[in-house]
Amino acid sequence: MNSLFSPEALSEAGRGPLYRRLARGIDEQIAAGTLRPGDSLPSERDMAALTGLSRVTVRKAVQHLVEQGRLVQHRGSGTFVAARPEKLEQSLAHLTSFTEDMARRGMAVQSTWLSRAIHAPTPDEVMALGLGAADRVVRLERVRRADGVPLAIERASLSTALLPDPDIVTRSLYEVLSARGLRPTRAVQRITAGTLEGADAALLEVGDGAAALRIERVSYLASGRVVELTRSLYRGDMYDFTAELQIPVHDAGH
Ligand code: 16G
Repeated sequence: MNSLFSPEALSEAGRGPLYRRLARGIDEQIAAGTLRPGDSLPSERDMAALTGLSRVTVRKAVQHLVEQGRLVQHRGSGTFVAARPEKLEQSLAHLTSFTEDMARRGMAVQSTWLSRAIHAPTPDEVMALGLGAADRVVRLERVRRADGVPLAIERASLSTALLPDPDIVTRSLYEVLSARGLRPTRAVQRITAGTLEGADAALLEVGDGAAALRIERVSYLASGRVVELTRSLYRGDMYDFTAELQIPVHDAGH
């Protein structure tokens, strides 16, 4: 492991401030499996001696990786590679609700309401939900947890024509929609990479700059009418979206 902390390894770790290079070098070793969960790192003093960097720089690199959840520090016993959280796999082929997804895994769902109210729609909501100028939207904003771990922040918007009273949604939105005969049957989902900053990072209990998946779901009734526009931020370290791919039918016989 010592070669990882050599001055040569550091100069191979690219550009940028020295602490970032050291942090990147350590992170790459974790990703490559050279450093494994539970492995201990040399002391700050030893890392400084091995790399030729100051202890302040080493400390900054370690702190950065602790904030990113890559390393953990135990007072008195040192610095260790953090356990890799088990990612939750979610199929992209099925239109399911958060509550159903977690129930299928035997996990208990909790939601913390951030807000639940009626608003004048934004231009985005007007477009996505096909609203008129006088229409109103219900906005439901929640932190979604499974077994106590915060996984996502969800911000859903629905026309008041479909959901007149936001307060009837207490646990599952899809359960309420099903009961009203408005369960979506189709959805289009867009997933992009992002980071969590500030208040969003704090709500999901991760450090600033942690990886996130930004998901926008527009769901439709069988009639083609739009039901929801939901924008979510999922923790990148907890979610793994999978899609099954098949070759087009006309190619299958060849
Ligand atoms: C899922 C959906 C979200 C939907 C919610 C309803 C994604 C990315 N999003 O989280 O669009 O509003 O389920 O869940 O999958 P609920 O019925 O538990 O409230």
